[in-house]
Amino acid sequence: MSLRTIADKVDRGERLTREDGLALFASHDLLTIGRLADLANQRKNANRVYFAANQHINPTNVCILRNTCVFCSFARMPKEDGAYTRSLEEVFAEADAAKSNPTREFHIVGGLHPKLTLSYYTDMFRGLKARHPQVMIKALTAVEVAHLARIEGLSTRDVLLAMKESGVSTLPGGGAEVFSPAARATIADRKLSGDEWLAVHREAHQLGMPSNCTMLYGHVETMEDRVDHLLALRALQDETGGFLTYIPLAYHPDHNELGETLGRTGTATTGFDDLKNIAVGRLLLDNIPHVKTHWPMVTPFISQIALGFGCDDLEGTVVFERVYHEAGAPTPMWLSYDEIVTLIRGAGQEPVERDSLYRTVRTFEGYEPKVQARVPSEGPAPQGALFQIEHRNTASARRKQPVATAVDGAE
Ligand code: V47
Repeated sequence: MSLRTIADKVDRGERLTREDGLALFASHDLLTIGRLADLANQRKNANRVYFAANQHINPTNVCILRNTCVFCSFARMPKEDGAYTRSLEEVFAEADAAKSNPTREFHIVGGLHPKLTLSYYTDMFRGLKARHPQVMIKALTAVEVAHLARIEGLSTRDVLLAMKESGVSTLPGGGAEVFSPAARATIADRKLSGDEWLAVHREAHQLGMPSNCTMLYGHVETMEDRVDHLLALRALQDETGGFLTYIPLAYHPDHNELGETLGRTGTATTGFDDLKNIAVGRLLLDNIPHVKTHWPMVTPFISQIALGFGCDDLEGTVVFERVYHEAGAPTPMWLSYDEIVTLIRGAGQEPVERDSLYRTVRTFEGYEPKVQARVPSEGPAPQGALFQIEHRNTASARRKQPVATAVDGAE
């Protein structure tokens, strides 16, 4: 099928089919695909590019799926070297970086810990809300929600309700991987199935908790798997309207069993595929308002280009990135607020700081960023940066955790 037929449909605002999705993934005409996705995005978001001043928090890396989710470099068995579980006081101390920064969102995900109960998380959410009332909480993947339901003997709906009551506004999109049963059996056997992942998000949407959705690409999935995954997300969105943003996640092959088995260590996805996944996601997911680029995975360079390929949302300041750096991502741990503004402006777009629900927090007319964008490599924090980070979590010392200190010395 030629892209001409698809281009005509996009011009008319017509929904694309499975065959169209397969033709887009099969095509090497990246510029045409990008132009079409840019058109689709412009219609929804004009020149606005959103970002959240966010902080990722990973309370534990202990995960009972450690040996079966073979793509993951973050998880550890409880007694394994590098395993950690934070006390609530430690989580609160880490979150206190938000006292001296413009943080508006905590993004909280971890592993499936065999012993941490629902109350550990609900106490954490309440404690964070009490300490940082201006910060919204996006927490726990559908996989973590289902795990908590299982160990507590509750329904997933009850767990979601408890999360909502203790201060969680939205759910992150992790754990979706790729829904194809065959690919899932290879990379994440024993994880929640695709249908179960969708069911938890359906319940969250019904309870008034919007969520994000993701797809992990660049491992063993076929092009059919990618398209079917996107169509499953689109079908749920038709039903509930609860997805806020779609985030394609680029598989990183270092320090995990899958990367070794595939002989892929040191070779992450290509920039070509990264941009194509953004653009095809924008084109197929005609009912999801936003598409986000996750710069820790694909580099700030590719993320900036993605803003012309159908993407209107840039991952935020992050502060501590662990999941991808454990898997060999060579990107920085964090970007400062001003670096993000500079990246977006550099792509000719209009930065908009948002909250977790995509409500505008701030626009930037006449704003002068204090730091220039820097190259995406680890190194000392640039002068004027919002955080000083000790980059201990490098590939050479990857089992250690990073330590960040707010500039004013807050603990
Ligand atoms: O589900 C794990 C992925 C996800 C690897 O909702 C890996 O705003 C690449 O979902 N290589 C968790 N990816 C992170 C996630 C996310 C990220 C940013 C924003 C949002 C959001 C959600 O990370 C996992 C898995 O798909 N992942 N290991 C790896 N080696």
